[in-house]
Amino acid sequence: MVFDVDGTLVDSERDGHRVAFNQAFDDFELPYRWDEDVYGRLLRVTGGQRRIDGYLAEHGVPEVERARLAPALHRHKTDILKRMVADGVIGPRPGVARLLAELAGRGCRLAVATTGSRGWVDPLLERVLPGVSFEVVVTGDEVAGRKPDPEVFVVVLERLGTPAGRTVVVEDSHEGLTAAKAAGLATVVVTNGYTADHDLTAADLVLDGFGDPGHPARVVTDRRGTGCAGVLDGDVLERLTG
Ligand code: XBP
Ligand code: MG
Repeated sequence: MVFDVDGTLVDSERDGHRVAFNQAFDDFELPYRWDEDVYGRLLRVTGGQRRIDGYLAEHGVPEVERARLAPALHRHKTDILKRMVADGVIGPRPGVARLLAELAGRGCRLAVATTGSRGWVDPLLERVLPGVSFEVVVTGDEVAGRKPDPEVFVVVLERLGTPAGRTVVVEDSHEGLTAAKAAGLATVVVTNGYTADHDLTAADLVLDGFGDPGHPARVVTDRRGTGCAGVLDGDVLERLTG
């Protein structure tokens, strides 16, 4: 089972990354600030450095200046986010720890495919999901193409040595869904505040949360007829393999 990080395992964008980007702008004495709505629009560009570069371009910053500023801002933002992770600002989404514990108990092989930077991804997985062993973790630092490019999922499959048909992905966004589908993977989308309005028609199953026994999430679409009753568990995921 392959999991996305931002927006999936953790609801990290609005109160994590966005806050870190704004702190970086402030520390660089730049006038830019991303409020929740602006950030929702900018999130359609995956990869923090690309997101900064695109925004600076929109604001007329010359390419030469952007080539210097975007990497420097992104490095600083990553350091800020690492501190936020260490301070426990970012936690797992409800139902994630239950699902991962169940899958590990079943002997399922777990992997991560994220656009995010290794610098904060590894400490976040250790801090937020202690004891969960992800056999393969591929980050944006290891691939040239960012979601919706399928490269990160292709690399995960290569490293796991498993066929796409036997693997299911859990994502949160249209960009992640598109990348997983392009890699030939069955995909469950668990939406969040930023992705509930995304085009998710290609998804095999869409929920608005992971759910827990007694607290089911809403099943938005169930294209493959898994019969999911609002709790994403090993049985539901198993029905999507093969
Ligand atoms: C979503 C992304 C990431 C983060 C920012 O990643 O697009 O780039 O928003 O992280 P995911 P970086 O694939 O996990 O949903 O600044 O490290 O890029
Ligand atoms: Mg995501």
